[in-house]
Amino acid sequence: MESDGVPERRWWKEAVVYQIYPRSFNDTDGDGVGDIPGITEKVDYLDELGVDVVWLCPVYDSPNADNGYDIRDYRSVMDEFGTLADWADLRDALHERGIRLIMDLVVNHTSDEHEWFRRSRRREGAYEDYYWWREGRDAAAVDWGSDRGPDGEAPPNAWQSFFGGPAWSYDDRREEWYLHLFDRKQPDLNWRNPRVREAVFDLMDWWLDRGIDGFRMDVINLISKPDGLPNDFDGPFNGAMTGAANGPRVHEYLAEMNERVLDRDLLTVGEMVGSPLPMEHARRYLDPDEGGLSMLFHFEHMLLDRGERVWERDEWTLSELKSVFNRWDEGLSETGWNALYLNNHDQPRMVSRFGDDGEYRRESATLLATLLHTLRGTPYVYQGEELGMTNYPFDSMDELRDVDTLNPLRQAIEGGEVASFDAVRDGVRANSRDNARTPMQWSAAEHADFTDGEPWIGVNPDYDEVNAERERADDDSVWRYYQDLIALREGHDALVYGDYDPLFPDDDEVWVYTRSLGLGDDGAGDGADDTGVRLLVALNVTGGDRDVRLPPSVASDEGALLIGNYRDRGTDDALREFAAGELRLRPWEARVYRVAE
Ligand code: TEU
Repeated sequence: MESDGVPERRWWKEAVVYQIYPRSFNDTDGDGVGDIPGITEKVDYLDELGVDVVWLCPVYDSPNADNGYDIRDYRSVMDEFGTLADWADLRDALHERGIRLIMDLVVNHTSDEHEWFRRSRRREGAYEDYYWWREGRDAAAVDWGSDRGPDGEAPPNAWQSFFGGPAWSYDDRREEWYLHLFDRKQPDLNWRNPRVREAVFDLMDWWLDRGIDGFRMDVINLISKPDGLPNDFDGPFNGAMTGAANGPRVHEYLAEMNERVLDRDLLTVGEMVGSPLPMEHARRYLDPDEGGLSMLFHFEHMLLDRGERVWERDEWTLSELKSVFNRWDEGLSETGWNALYLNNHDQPRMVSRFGDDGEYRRESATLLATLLHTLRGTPYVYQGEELGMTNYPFDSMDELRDVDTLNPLRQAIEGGEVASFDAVRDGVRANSRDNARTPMQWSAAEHADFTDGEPWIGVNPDYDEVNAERERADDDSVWRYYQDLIALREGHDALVYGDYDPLFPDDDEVWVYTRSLGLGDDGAGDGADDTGVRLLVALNVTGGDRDVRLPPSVASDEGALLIGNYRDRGTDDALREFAAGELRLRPWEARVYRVAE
């Protein structure tokens, strides 16, 4: 504990991060694609919302096989998005308002149009070994195959790409196969090559020298592949995920990056795919003496309701969801820090997935927000979440844009596994990444005021009701609630640093917990500075009424209601119920009380 009673104070623990997917945020030149000047135009909007950091998804030069996650040149900006000078204007506009900027770092793979890959295909000196090149296998001798190479040749191993089909493609020029865990236009970099690592550290330095405040690191736990790329692994994609995740040298590479590049005061968040992510790996990624990242994104809660294929769904229960968060809170309580999210550019909209995007859209969106901003960790707000934006009612394949939906779907239809789009429509609607990528809804004007042109992907038809203009004009909106919640977290160390103690862990309807700071085990102030604070968070995660009987240690007749998402009631009832230890929660009601001071 440091002298002010707070353990290891850091700016990035106190921050709220706002994620921007530039393609879908705001278009200023009428080409139907969002751009960097469009973001700069909305910097005051972000400032008013109160966020502290912007995470900018890739804006680098890219042929857009995967919307910028396939980078052709790390040191320039995609034409559609603007110029490096536009980017510098955005950085300055954010910094002037005290908002930090972190950039997406995509270095597990590049585009196949990157100069490194072009040279590697030609076996040019230093670049020869920049990627995973291998000779094929005799198709007659193995039990996997591919139509992407010469007749009679099978890929080097049986791994499947996360975006469908084999994880290998054949290059006619080099006459070898290259590994791509994602699309065939996203060849994996060979991190065993020290030159590759140096090249990556150089480009990180290049951006840091331009004044950025950190990185979000794309699939960073995939960079070390197992020796010999064997078919030894179980799990989806014929073992590709298990084989490549948390590989043999990953901690060594990240320690090297930490020492070489990250020795400054940055926010770094690693995206760690695969499930489950073993806690001992997570701690090593975050340990200041190893990877030294600030925090990480795991996928455990994102996979609860997912089947293996993009259109397959599974049932989830609240107690399962709670147990994921409880386990991660505990697992990182000594070493590390949690990143809190329920949606991003790869996931469906959280209100549609975990809430109720019909009758209780406002209530459930604000309840989920309350959860994210009162758990221990750094909350991430994905663009449009603060408006309560919902999933898109996709009706045909023509409306989809995403490789991660289209590739596997087309292959399954061609292979006869799936009869037609209609046969899997509900699953695609529920799961597709495109749900997150429909344009930001600014107003009820045409195309939700995202563009004057034709948007690159359809605007959600609910934009006349769900939009920023309307939300900001309404005192009781999702947007206003986010504003209050962000301000509340800023004012309460206990919300950032307090211990998290769940009550009723097995209850499938309510999520109730306390956050305590500066209290001893006996619940009394620690005596050092008399700042003991306990907060109680009560969430009714159902569409019906629910009573909650609080344990006597928590109820208090000296409580205060810090925030709640049913404002019409006023605080009197809520305080009376709190004093009596019996909360009567309405559908999707969320309340945060202060218990002791
Ligand atoms: O995502 C990693 C990842 O596994 C996702 O591709 C996938 O979308 C998710 O499991 C749901 O299916 C990162 C990026 O966030 C994503 O946008 C990129 O497509 C991917 O890496 C490749 O760079």
